[in-house]
Amino acid sequence: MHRAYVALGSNLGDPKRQVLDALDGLAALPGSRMLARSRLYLTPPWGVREQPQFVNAVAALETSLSPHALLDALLAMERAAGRLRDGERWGPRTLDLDVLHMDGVRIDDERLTLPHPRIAQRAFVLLPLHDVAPMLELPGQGRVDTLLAQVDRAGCEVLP
Ligand code: PH2
Ligand code: MG
Ligand code: MG
Repeated sequence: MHRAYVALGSNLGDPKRQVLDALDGLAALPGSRMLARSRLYLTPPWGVREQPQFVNAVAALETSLSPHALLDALLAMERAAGRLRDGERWGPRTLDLDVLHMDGVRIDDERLTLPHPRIAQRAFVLLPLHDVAPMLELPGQGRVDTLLAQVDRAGCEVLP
């Protein structure tokens, strides 16, 4: 069994609905149990600025899926939510599900890098991750509460 942390994001269609539905979808993954879900955050777009605001969240799961099996399950959920991959990096999407970290796992292959290499720069990841795992130590990056204190969270708000 692994403890896995998954980031959710959406900024097309009905982002709040898609993130809430995806949280339910994660809870229903085979061999998996939802341990905690963060609040939902409205966050300014990072990377490509000229696109709608995102809704972001993080889920903590206990899962018997391997890292790559979890990745495949997340990609299938993205496709089911109507995600089109047009190749624009950091562009708008109906649903983005990223594995952030799995306890005890370090991977760097062509499909997956764990821990996710850019957590430390991203308030839209750190804010919801802090809701579910403030003391989590991310190998190579630091502890979530420390990282959150160092990042610019301007424009990020909790959704009611
Ligand atoms: N995802 C991206 C690019 N930029 N910005 C915010 N605020 N939230 C995201 O989830 C996000 C982003 C690519 O995955
Ligand atoms: Mg992403
Ligand atoms: Mg992604």
